[in-house]
Amino acid sequence: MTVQLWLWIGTIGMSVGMILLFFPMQKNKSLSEQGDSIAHFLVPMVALTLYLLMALGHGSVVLPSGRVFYFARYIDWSITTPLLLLSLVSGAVEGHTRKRGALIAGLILSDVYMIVTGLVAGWTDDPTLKWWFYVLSCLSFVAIYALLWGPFKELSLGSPKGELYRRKAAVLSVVWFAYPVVFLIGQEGFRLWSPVVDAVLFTVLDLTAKVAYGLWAVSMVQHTGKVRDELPESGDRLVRGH
Ligand code: RET
Repeated sequence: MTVQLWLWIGTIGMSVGMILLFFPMQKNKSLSEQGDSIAHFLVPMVALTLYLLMALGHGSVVLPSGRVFYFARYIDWSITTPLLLLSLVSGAVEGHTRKRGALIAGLILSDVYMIVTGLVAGWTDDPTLKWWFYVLSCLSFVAIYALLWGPFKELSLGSPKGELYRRKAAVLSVVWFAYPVVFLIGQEGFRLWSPVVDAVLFTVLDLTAKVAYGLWAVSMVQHTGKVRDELPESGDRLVRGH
């Protein structure tokens, strides 16, 4: 097994995911549900592009220590994690309050900060720089959890799709937690396992966080959408059909 094989597995997995997530976009549903399924389609599309780049031998650098660092992963994450967070909070927490806008801005900024500081920590072999930036990245990760389980959860309590938000947030919180752990133990951190193990774990994690999560989230949204549309007093506007 080689790193490159796993990069190809990632490329193929994301392509299959993209095809599977194409169909939910076609279904007849409300504006917010359409936005949600478009976001879940774009996530594997972006990832497929960067996996292909890495599989073809680009998107990485060989550091002076001889370690190969795949910066393309961070380009992928800097686009896909904001999309996943946006679909989580905007799909499930309704209403356009000013407070909600400020919270979304804070969430996305924390996320971008987490990925950028993580990129610096991963790129360097200087332990001082690495661990300071790792800690900064983890702090913003904590801020993301605090926002999701604090103010956003509170907003979700008054929303008809609140239960959906809390389920999606719970699954996302568990899956995302594995990323800093793999970083810590693998090549970017203590190097306790080989580059191939890193490639396997990141590929499996990416396929879980993007494709499996996406398919599950879209099917849940459709299910709750159906239940809501069957209710006589549905306040949701339909894009097509009505
Ligand atoms: C890094 C390293 C430094 C510490 C932390 C990290 C967190 C990364 C996360 C990535 C999530 C990626 C996903 C991609 C799928 O689309 C940057 C590894 C906290 C949470 C979900």
